[in-house]
Amino acid sequence: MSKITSFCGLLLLAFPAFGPAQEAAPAALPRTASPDGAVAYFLAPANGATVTSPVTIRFGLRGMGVAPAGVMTANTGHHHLLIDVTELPPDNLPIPNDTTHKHFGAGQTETELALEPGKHTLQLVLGDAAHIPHQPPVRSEKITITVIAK
Ligand SMILES: [Cu+2]
Repeated sequence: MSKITSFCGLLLLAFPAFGPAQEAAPAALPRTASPDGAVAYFLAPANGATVTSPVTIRFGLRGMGVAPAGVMTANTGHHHLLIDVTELPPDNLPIPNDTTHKHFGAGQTETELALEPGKHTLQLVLGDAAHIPHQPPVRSEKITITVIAK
């Protein structure tokens, strides 16, 4: 058995671009295509803005439409807001659902976010019906805002 495994390992090393083997990997989930030029961006706040909490965050999307989670319509997705996330979640898995990765699965395009005073980063990632980033991923730039006490 170990001989077979190492033989397969050698094959993978010899042919790193061997498509079918990569597609068969257990972590691989179907990805939804995004159209050329699709962009997610922040309508508000502006990058570098100084704001008070709660912060009104408005999500922008160009070249695609917003649809609730579970809707399979082509060229649509729903927003995810990454708060103070230093490492992007994997593109081939559903986006985590926790206090720093917020899902807007009802198709919302804005939110009120309570943030502690200080610097914070925000980034949008569009997810498909199953919360998986599109192929290629549709992400905003990561913006930094400063929250000050009222
Ligand atoms: Cu989601």
